[in-house]
Amino acid sequence: MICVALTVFAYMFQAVITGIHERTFIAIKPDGVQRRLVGEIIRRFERKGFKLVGMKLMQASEKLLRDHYIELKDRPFYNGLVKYMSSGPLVAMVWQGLDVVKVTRAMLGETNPADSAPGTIRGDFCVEVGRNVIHGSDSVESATREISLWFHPEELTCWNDCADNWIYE
Ligand code: DAT
Ligand code: MG
Repeated sequence: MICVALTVFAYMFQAVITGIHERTFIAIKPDGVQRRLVGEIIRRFERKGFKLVGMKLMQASEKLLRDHYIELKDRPFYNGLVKYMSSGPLVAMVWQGLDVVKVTRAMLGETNPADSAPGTIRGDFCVEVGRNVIHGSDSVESATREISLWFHPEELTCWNDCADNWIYE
């Protein structure tokens, strides 16, 4: 119930929610889907203890991707990035948990796979910045913006996690 109320509140007021209800937007990019990395990537976040509250396989429009990456619109790679991201299906997800934005960013690795430590997703599964298999929100504020861009409130599911007491003290 509290989870539903928080979701509605966050949508209405673009409110930033932290603590164990913090949420982030993660997308397995078209190269991650083509290379059959979906299961492996979801497995990592599940095993960490985060909670999946939204997921869809979709081919994103160029318009959605231009909005999503609006901060990069003046960068030389912007058009190529939008083309690559719209070139095939991706898996859009919302994950929830304590410090989920910061921790999932660490699990992703650096933007450039060459700078990503082994053990991170980009460190383990890709080599070039323009094909770096996964997106993750970089702050709680951008997570709030990206979640409302990619998901309708009713596409996010609040569910009772029976493992909660074993993940949080
Ligand atoms: P991140 O995805 O780690 O948050 P970002 O927001 O700076 O990185 O950039 C978004 C995406 O744009 C990134 O995942 C891959 C692409 N990109 C970034 N820098 C690039 C570059 N120098 N050349 C090509 N693509 C780049
Ligand atoms: Mg970014």
